[in-house]
Parts: sequence; C-alpha cells; structure tokens
Amino acid sequence: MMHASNDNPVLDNPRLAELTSWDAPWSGLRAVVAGIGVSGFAAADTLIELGALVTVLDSRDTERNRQSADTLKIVGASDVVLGSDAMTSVPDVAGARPDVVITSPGFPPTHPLLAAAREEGIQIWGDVELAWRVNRRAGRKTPEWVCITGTNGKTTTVGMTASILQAAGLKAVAVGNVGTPILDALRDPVEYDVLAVELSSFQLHWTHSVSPLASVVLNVAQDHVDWHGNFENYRADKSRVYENTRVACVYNAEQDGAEELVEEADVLEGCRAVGFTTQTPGLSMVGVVDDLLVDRAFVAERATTAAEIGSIEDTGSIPTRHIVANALAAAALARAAGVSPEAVRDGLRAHRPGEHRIQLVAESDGVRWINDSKATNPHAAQASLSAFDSVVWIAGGLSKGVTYDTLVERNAGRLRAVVVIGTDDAALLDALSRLAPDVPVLAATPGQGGTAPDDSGIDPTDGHAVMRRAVRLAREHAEPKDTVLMAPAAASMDQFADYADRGNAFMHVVHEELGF
Ligand code: UMA
Repeated sequence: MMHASNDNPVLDNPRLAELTSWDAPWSGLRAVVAGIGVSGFAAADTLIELGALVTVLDSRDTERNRQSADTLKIVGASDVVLGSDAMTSVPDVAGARPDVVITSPGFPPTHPLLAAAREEGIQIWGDVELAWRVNRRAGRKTPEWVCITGTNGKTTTVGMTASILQAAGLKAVAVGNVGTPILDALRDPVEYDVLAVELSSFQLHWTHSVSPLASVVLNVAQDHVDWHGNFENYRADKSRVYENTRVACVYNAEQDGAEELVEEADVLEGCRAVGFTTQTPGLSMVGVVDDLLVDRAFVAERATTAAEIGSIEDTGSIPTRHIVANALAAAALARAAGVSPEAVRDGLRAHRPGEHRIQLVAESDGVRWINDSKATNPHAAQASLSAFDSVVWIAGGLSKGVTYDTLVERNAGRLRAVVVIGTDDAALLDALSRLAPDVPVLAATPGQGGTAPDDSGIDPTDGHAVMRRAVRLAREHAEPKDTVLMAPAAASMDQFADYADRGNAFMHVVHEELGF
C-alpha cells in the first residue's frame, strides 16, 4: 500500500487484530488516550464503556480539562494525568505496558509521547480508527460511511451530503472533523444508515482499516505544513481516504493529479473512479451543463444519456464555482449510496450553509460586506476572492508556514486595497510588496508595516480592537460596487479563540460601524 507513512505502520499484534467490532474482546485492553478534548474524551469514554483499562494524558491543566478528567474518573478511567510533565513517555496502564495509544488529531507525529510509543513498538490509532473498529455491533444496524477530505470545502460538502441522504429518507448525520466525534454517533440511540464523515489530514494520518462506501478528496492545496513536515506528506495523508473504498472514489476532475491519487489507492474490487467538474462532464463524471447539475456516472445508459440532479441555483445564494463543486462531490457520494436524482435536488435546496463561509453580512452605500473567516489558508481565500471583481481584502493571521505568492499574483488585479490583521503577516506583506506593488496595504495591527500610521495605541493581540480598526480602514477605501471581503488566508488563534470568534467579531463591528 503506497500511502502508508513510515511513522504509523500496522504492527503485528494479535490482541489488536481481533478488535473489529463492538462485541470483540475489548475488556482488559490497556489504552493510553492522548488529549482530553472533543475526540480524546469520546475515545476514552467509549473504551471505558467497552471494559478497557484507560489512562488519559493532556498537557494542559485547565478548568475544562479538570472537569472532563473528573467525569472520566467517575465512569472508570484508571488514571487521568494533566500537565506538561505527563507527556514525554508512555505510562503504564493499571500496572502494565499499554497495547495501544489513541491520539487526538492535534498531536503532531513528532510529539515526544508518540515518538516514544513508536520507539517501543506500541500501536498508534486515531479516534477514527477506533470508531471504525466498533462500527459493527450485534443487534444494531451497521452504518455505512461516506468520507470527505480536502483542503477546503469539507464542512460545506459534509453538510450537503448529510442533507441529500436525509432527503432520500435515510437516517444520516454529519460527523468527524465538523465537530461531532464519530464515536458519539455510534453510541447515539438513533441507529444511523449512513454517516457523512469529515476527515482532516490529521485524522487520516492515524487510520488503518476504515473501509468507506464512497470517499472524496475535494482538493489539495498548501495547509498545515507545520504539522505534516512538508506538502508531500500532507497530500499522502489526504489520499488515505481512498484506501479500502468499496463503491466509488470521487475525485476533482479539474485538479491536476487528483485522478492519480485514486489510481494509486488500494480499493476494493469493483470500486469505480467518479470525477466531478464544474464543466461539461465526461463519462463517469458529474458536472454542469448550462445551469443544470448532471450525472453521467450513476445512470445505466451513461455512454449516451445523463440524469438531471439539480440546478446551480439549488446550491445556495452565492453559488461560487467552489460551492457548485462541493455540491457535485456531495451528489456523487450520495448517488454512490443509491439515492435518487430528486433527493439530490431536494437535499441541496434544504441545506443551510454554516456561518463564516462566504456569508453576506451587510450591503450599504453600494458596498457588499462578506465574512469568510473560514478561509484559513490561501486556497480557501482564492475561492472567495475569485468570486468578486473589485475587493477591499481583509487578510492575515497565523500563516502556518504557507506561501502567499500565487494568491497575491492571481488576485492583484481585483484588489482595491488590502487591510492586514494578524501578528504573523511577514510572508503576506512580502508577497504584496513584490507582486501587487500598486495596491495600498494598510496594517490594522500595530507593528505589522503597511501604510496606515501606527498611532492607534491598540494591543496587537486584541483581535476585537484590531478588527474594528480594520473595518474602519476598509470603509475608508471601499467604493460603490466594491466588496469588502474578510477572507484572512490564515488561522486566527493569534488574536481570536477560533475562526468563528474572528467571524463574529467582524460581523459585530460591521453592524455597529454601519449603524445597523
Ligand atoms: N493536546 C496536548 N498536546 C498536543 C496537542 C493537543 O496535550 O500536542 C491536548 C490539548 O491540551 C487539548 C486536547 O489535546 O486538551 C485537544 O485535542 P485536539 O487539538 O486534537 O482537538 P479535539 O478537541 O480533540 O478536536 C478534534 C479536532 N481538532 C483538531 O484537529 C486540532 C476538531 O477539529 C474536531 O472537530 C474534533 O476533533 C472532532 O473530530 C477542529 C479543527 O480545527 C475544528 N480541525 C482542523 C481543521 O479543520 O483545519 C484539522
């Protein structure tokens, strides 16, 4: 299997090999769970329910973590250790060496705890691998999984997929990186027919045996280079989503190299490659003809006919090319699960996009204000920038080691001005000065350069104050028919709790400043 990275091989361990259903002999298994956040808590809680012996470690001794620790101790964890000292070696569990370490996605493979586990030959799984191994359970329906990864559009696509499956009358839910751990859905009283699973590259890195009904890599662009070490590792982890797929591997027919990822994957006999494109679809693809979404993959006479599965209008109120692409990918996954063309249309119409993704906030004096706080990398920002002709762009934050040259070069012509927020904007400012030298650059964060005077007296890490200044600067520069687009192309944690906090700050300030 070409995608298996060297640092997470499947180790020869008969104790673990037999753990392939909820009813397998989990009792007495010794597990260390790394991280007590959303996924770590679900993993530890499940393992305890299964009768395993569990020690949980987390480097942060916060109020929230202490509360989670208390709960896990009450339900029967062997031990919970919080604080940085806990994280440098693999501890014994109930007096003996553990069989497995279940890691949370935020732990990089180079983390000392994981390095120590590897060194000692202890198997590492993510919570997703654990979820797959308990997916089958006596007396309950076994849910199918359709798995979605990609640099951008995952959350939109997973929501659209769940909505289409529901429109077909199936019990379906969006789980995984979108926020609800898969393990929570598996322990829900509702017996799901299909799980629409969003998987990050972090989660895919630690999966081994997951076998989805259908899977998709939406796109691959630079992101999370710091976690993966380099782009090739990141791409390889994304492509793991295709491993063991049974019915359809869905790929982006408009992205170079995407089909090759499918060809290189170890899939099950009979699994098909299905492309999606925002152009006229070829054979075995879904795509667009005029304003209609059409399917030339899941119809019997596909050499000569196509089925209408919806229209561009059905995909949302600002149907950018990327949103149409997401809708087509969702349609392909759902069609692989056997849903009708009408269900695709109804599901897309019923889908309500999440906040912070190309969200219209206000329209005033002929200027549109758009919140795309979810654009945490250049590729996502490209998707929204390319949808507008003349833009005052609010950008910047934590750059995560990516480069901005392509993004700035491709969009220089549509930029009226750039307002830079964030504390780690050297790479962005550098790209702007070289590749868009005529575009005014205004720094809302003191100390970041740009042409705005640095006399604001605000704290550079106070995101809300910085955002107010950014909105004021943007308003000064925007002209009628312009769009002010907050699509930072960077993470938010230098100034905000997360991208939602950043988006909420933007919307709040826009409403206040414009007098709504
Ligand atoms: N921790 C350590 N040491 C480390 C890293 C983390 O001790 O080196 C501890 C933290 O102190 C914290 C816990 O581990 O208490 C947090 O674990 P985590 O960061 O892995 O996050 P979870 O709370 O388990 O949430 C994870 C995903 N987080 C990440 O991938 C970083 C959530 O995706 C996901 O919704 C959740 O599982 C359920 O599957 C968030 C995300 O930002 C939204 N994802 C990235 C993205 O979309 O770009 C990949």
